[in-house]
Amino acid sequence: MSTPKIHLYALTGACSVAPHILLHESGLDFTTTIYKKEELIKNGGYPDELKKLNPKAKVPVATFDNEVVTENPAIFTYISQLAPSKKFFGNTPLETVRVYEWLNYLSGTLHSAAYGMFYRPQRFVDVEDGSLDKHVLAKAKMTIQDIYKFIDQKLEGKEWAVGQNFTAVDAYLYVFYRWGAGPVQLDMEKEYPNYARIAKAVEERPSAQAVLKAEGLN
Ligand SMILES: N[C@@H](CCC(=O)N[C@@H](CS)C(=O)NCC(=O)O)C(=O)O
Repeated sequence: MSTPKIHLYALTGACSVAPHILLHESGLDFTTTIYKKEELIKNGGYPDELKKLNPKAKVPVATFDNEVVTENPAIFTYISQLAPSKKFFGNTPLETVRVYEWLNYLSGTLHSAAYGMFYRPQRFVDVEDGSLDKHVLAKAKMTIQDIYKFIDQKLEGKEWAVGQNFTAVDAYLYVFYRWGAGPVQLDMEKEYPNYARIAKAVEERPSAQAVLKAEGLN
């Protein structure tokens, strides 16, 4: 497979941190457009450039030559296929299954459902009411904590989430670890030590350090 020209559209500190890390890990050439949260707030959302590429108006978006790919698990899959020696989807068929099992859970349950409630209560209740969104936020925080507890138990005794090596799952887990420690204000290290160990191991990698620097997060 010849290597396409790759461009990643990301938002500082958002879930796009994960494909950004994978691209650095892959050794592939790529360029980025990194939006800043303050710009988005000021401009009322993503610029037309992004919305034209992704009518869902979300990042990450990755272009591979003329192909526009959205949704983290799909972008991870393409990056992995372009850098097969990196084994971002595991070393065996069963490890690949485990990677997809994790990615579905993190994308569908943790990100969309729990963080959807936390960041976007208006998707669930009429926030203009002024009282309902507080309940949604409280429930979101409890749900996030339940999920983190489950994740922490699954990571007990493990160096990486799947198999013996770094995979796309670890990069994705790192995103939600940062959100737990940041916006949700949880004591991640104390409450979720297994999760903390893996997040730290990801953060120490040159790929994550490069992303933190590029996104102005360090
Ligand atoms: N299911 C999508 C979710 C993408 C997503 O929610 N991206 C967030 C940033 S973490 C976003 O751009 N949100 C903008 C908004 O909700 O207005 C994926 O996994 O790629």
